[in-house]
Amino acid sequence: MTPDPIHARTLRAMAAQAGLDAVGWAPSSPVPVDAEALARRVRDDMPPELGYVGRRLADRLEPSRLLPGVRTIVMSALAYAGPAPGIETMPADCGYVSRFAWCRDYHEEVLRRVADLARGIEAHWGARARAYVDTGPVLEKAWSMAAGLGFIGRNGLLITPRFGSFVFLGAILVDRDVDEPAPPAVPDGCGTCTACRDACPTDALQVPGCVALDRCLAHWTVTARTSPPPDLPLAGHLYGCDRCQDVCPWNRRAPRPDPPAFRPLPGLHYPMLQDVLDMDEDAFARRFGATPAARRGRLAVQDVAARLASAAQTDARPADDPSAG
Ligand code: B12
Ligand code: SF4
Ligand code: SF4
Repeated sequence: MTPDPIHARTLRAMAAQAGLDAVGWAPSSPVPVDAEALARRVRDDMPPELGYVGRRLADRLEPSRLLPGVRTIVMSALAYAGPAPGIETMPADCGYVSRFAWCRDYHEEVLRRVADLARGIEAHWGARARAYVDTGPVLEKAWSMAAGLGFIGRNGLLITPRFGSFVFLGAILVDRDVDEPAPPAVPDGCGTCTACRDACPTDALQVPGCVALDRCLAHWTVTARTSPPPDLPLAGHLYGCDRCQDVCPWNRRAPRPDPPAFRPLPGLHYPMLQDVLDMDEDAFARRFGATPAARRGRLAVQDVAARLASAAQTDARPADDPSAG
């Protein structure tokens, strides 16, 4: 006997109940990426720190390796932006910690909601469901696009029509069909806009949708295990980068729901560089301990802070200062 399919209307209601802002789904096959292009990207463009993407490429391209019998990928989005300004109003003696990181580590909060929905699916339909929020080899952006949540913009991020790109994505693999086809695809919304490319401080967005990782500040300040190259402009970024999102018209006109869980923790919106440089382990743990920057560690954050402080001093020197070059 074929098991009952998931009822789309009930699924939407359950997602809202779990505190998720948008939900969609797609059949788990075919995988909505060009496998050869992805393999090339992973082989040629991924820095060693992101080698894990390539190591589990087969799992990314075949969700049944994660959940045997999988039929559907349910994708959800949770909007996280509030009204706090981005880097554009930051004083020169501070470093920018990006929106995803100035609060408690988002994985816990988002996974709690996505796992709630997964448990609901299991309980309601007797299905098997596995939840991921950046916690497994799932191509979250590509699946979100296939599930009708949004389009992938020139900045390489998933942009939802309602909340823009400041959304965290979560995936649930389920061994059931849904009784409605996948929601319609959202058409490309970039058109002739190039705002993100023009605003990127390091020219990392020359190829639409494909970030040059060897130039991206999010890589160099979040995942890299070595210091950023000396000739790469850090442009005030201490941890993460939101430039290509802050300038995006989809974000500029999106509502800012401002969930309390994602508001800046004390001292994390524009931290003073000297404060960061003066921190010992205890002080670092007090300020950054609950955030994703804790994984990076004090010395790596201070390494970037030192670069920023020295650039800020150079920039602050008057033009007629004989030591200015
Ligand atoms: C590794 C990783 C990074 C790496 C590399 C990013 C990358 N582009 O690969 C680094 C450290 C640089 C990074 C940075 C950031 N990340 Co990140 N990251 C991931 C992670 C773990 C894997 C991404 C991945 O699979 N890369 C593999 C490569 C091959 O993918 P790709 O080059 O993007 O190729 C894709 C495109 O080709 C796309 N694609 C498919 N079809 C089509 C069609 C069209 C038309 C186009 C244009 C593209 C396209 O699909 C491919 C595969 O996904 C995901 C979580 C996850 N499991 O998916 C989060 C994730 C992508 N990151 C996220 C975030 C929030 C960020 C930052 C904003 C954090 C910050 N503020 O600093 C920045 C954004 C930088 C940017 N402009 O992309 C969110 C993005 C949410 C969203 N709205 O899209 C995710 C989804 C985490 C989450 N669960 O919410 N990240
Ligand atoms: S995150 Fe920053 S450095 Fe990376 S592509 Fe976007 S604007 Fe450029
Ligand atoms: S800034 Fe413009 S080009 Fe870039 S992602 Fe947004 S709409 Fe697309």
